[in-house]
Amino acid sequence: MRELFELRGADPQLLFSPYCWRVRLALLHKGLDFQSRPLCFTDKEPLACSGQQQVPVLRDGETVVHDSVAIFQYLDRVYPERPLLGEGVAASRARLLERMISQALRPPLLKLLVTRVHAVITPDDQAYFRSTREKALGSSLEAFADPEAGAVQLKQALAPLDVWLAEQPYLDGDSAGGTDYLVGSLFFWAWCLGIQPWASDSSVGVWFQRLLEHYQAHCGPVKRAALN
Ligand SMILES: N[C@@H](CCC(=O)N[C@@H](CS)C(=O)NCC(=O)O)C(=O)O
Repeated sequence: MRELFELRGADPQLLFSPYCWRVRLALLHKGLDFQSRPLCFTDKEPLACSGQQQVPVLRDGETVVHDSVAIFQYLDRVYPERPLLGEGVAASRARLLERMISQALRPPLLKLLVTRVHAVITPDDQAYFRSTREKALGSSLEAFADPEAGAVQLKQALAPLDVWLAEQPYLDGDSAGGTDYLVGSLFFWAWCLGIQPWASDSSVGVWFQRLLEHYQAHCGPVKRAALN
């Protein structure tokens, strides 16, 4: 039995965590079935088997793996068909990419999304999210949120991807691979929280639509938050 512990909103079908989206997309890429175990931020008990407190966690038979990039590496090792990252220096490249995503794409998206995350989670999770994130951000969620600045910064951050995707359909070439999922997961984050802060007709917009349609063709409609 294969289980994916992932983050949910107050609506158990609203799955918005970018790191969990990576693993959903990776499992689909490998053609591997799984049982979803959607958890609230404050449901920590089921994660004890992983020895830490964050999702995604993949339990594959007796093996438990946490951290999206580590899960990609695990999947490539155990299910080598259709590699996500490949071999050799691929894992360290993925870590570098993850650093760049964390510094270039995540901050503007967080400015756009932080109050949306707060709006879609349970009351207990809201209290937890507010206290942990306000401590980490050094300000209130409301003071940190800045959709206008986030949209401008995101546009700048997406410019190199837009150029790259004008040349080829996927970040990894002619078909989608690990890079597409590592980056595309952040687009799913925004999408599920009800916004699309990129132009539909940009190369990036067309690429995301391709990833979304591929996912939906196999797994059904992606639940989106109904927020203004
Ligand atoms: N480096 C981790 C990051 C995972 C992560 O930050 N997960 C968040 C949800 S998006 C989490 O579980 N947070 C739990 C908490 O804040 O208590 C990965 O790539 O999987």
